[in-house]
Amino acid sequence: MRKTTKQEIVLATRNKNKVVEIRAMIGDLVKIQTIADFVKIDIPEFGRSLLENSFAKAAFAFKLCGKPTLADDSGLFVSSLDGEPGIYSSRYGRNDEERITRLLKNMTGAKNRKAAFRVVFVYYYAPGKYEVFEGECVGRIAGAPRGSEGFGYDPVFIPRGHRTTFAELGPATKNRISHRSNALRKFREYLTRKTS
Ligand code: ITT
Repeated sequence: MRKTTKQEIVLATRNKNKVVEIRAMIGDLVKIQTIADFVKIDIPEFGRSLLENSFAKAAFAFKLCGKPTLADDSGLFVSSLDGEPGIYSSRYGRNDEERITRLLKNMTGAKNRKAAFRVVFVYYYAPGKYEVFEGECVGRIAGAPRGSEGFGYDPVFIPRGHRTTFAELGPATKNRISHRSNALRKFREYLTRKTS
């Protein structure tokens, strides 16, 4: 029987929680390294969209490592805040607690609690060659943080069809329905097609 070697990819993220989720979703398909295995720097984000930021991270990492890279730029888009914090989700405060506190404060009295997590992955696999995979998870913002699993805004995000937050639901459920899993399902299909 022919033994196929796994495709190697470098994740262009410094967020360890994203790495854990991505590994759980595609670790069986690809051999994963992270940018932290190569350099100890933060990749700057100056773009005006998730796609611009994700592309910049993936292209930067490709130049640095010379291997196929996968970048994730994600954010929480809240309807009553005109899409804030959106692409600025990571810069909304100095840490997760500050970001959540600011979000809930800005939503004080808001009846419309609708929100969506969005992610854009860029897979940069050769000079000038890349593919884009997008994912979304719609839901609403809780009145107060609940739960201890996950990361980021998980304690205040209740996905549609549930009554509890991502942080209460835990990784098995989150990884089945999240924005990241929706996008990576498309990435799996693409890679499987490409290598078959
Ligand atoms: P990298 O740029 O190094 O990938 P980052 O944490 O800065 O890491 P982003 O720029 O994509 O990532 O910012 C995403 C923000 O949205 C950040 O504050 C995350 O905590 C939050 N976020 C993204 N996905 C999330 C998820 O699945 N659950 C909760 N919060 C999430």
